[in-house]
Amino acid sequence: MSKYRNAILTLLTEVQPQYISGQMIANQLDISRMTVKKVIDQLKTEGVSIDSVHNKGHRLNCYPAYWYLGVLEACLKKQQLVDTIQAFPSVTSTQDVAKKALVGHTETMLIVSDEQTGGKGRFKRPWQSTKGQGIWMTLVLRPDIPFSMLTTFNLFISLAICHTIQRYVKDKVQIKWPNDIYIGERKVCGFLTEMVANADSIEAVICGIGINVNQQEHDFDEDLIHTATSLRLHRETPVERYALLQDLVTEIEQRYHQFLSTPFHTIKQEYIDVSNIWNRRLRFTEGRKQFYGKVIEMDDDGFLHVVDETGNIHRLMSADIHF
Ligand code: BQX
Repeated sequence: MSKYRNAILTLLTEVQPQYISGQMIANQLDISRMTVKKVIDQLKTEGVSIDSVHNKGHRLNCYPAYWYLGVLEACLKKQQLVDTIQAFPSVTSTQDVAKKALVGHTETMLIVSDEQTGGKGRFKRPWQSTKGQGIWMTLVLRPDIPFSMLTTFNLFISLAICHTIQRYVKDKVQIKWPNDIYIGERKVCGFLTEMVANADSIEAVICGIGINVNQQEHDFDEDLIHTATSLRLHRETPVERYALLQDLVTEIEQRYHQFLSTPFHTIKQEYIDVSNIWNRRLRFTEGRKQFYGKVIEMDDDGFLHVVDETGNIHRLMSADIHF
């Protein structure tokens, strides 16, 4: 595999829908036209749609069906949220990859994979991550914040995810506090925030996001058919994953700056307005115990106040909620 693959893909992505000549690519990368041709032929055999026209050069016709680092780097050139990107065809979990990759480093990272074979949600629940049909990603950020701010980080990020998804569908997209995004009564996305910390500070925040993008009904496992949905199921056409990822990272970057500079209460009303937990009887599970309750309010720390059926008030930082 040529070490110029990524660089050539980046150039093709940057100039598309224009053509770039083999000579131009060769000059820019200080390599031979022969090398350029070899790499482009290899990419074509892999299924990347490149048009090569005599006297004109090469053109990326459309974004590839799978993640390519060179294309991602071109798409994410403008953002400053992450320093480095890693892309994989398949991993057990992008969270696991991130946790290994961050050790001994201080930069911020984005890890994406076309597939996860051991994707995990909260409480170690399996997260179905079919090949090429979703965004399965982890962000490694390095905020200088106290542990207590991790919960509100998650709330700021959820607004970014919710608004990004809403750009792609007409049906209302809502946050199910604290870790999921719904369209109607079905889960379209799950996200979770973990951390690596030493005695007195956070070394890294590890934010995993899974979005069901282009799945059709038959792509979901039996047990998810009635509870999961994808963007595709609420649209006429498939979603370009590269474009979605670019929008998402841009939106998260903005929210991240807002998170670092303003307290949660400034976005509280906005958060409340896009949440789907209001005015309904909810079932809460805490280990083996469970209770039914209604949400009365969300406080300025992002905690939920719930009144159960015996009139007891619970102040929750997180919860496992069933509709
Ligand atoms: C996944 C966090 C919850 C959900 C419901 C489903 C990794 C990163 C993260 C990238 C990301 C975080 C999820 C289980 C059933 C599905 C299974 C809809 C799917 N890497 N994890 N949120 N929420 N449990 N279910 N797969 N429902 N769509 N694809 O390993 O865990 O507690 O309600 S992905 S939850």
